[in-house]
Amino acid sequence: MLVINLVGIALIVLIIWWFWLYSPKKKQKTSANKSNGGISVVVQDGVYQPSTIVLSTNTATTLKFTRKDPSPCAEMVIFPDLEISAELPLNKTLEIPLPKMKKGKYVFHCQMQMYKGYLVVE
Ligand SMILES: [Cu+2]
Repeated sequence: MLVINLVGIALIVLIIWWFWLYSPKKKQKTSANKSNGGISVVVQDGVYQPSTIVLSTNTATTLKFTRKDPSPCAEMVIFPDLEISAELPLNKTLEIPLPKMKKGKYVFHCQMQMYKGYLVVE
């Protein structure tokens, strides 16, 4: 019985550790969310930076895409769930307004889905 209790305590400690370890990473992702003028996303070297954007439910926001990647693959950005698609001009910033969204995970990607990012609404 004592062994089982110890295992239980160890598990609880592990879970607490898990959350302590993971919260700083979550904050890093969220930090992009805090500027009032919208969220900047850079398209460069085959990725969206940041690739995961954490948003609050029922808050409309604006994404500011700056495409630094000359690859034609990076030209389009598509939000299939939101029925939004936009052509990104090279080395310019394009603002894409996002509607208020329900809780969930929304993918966005380039035309061929090689560049991929997520909006996490919570
Ligand atoms: Cu592509």
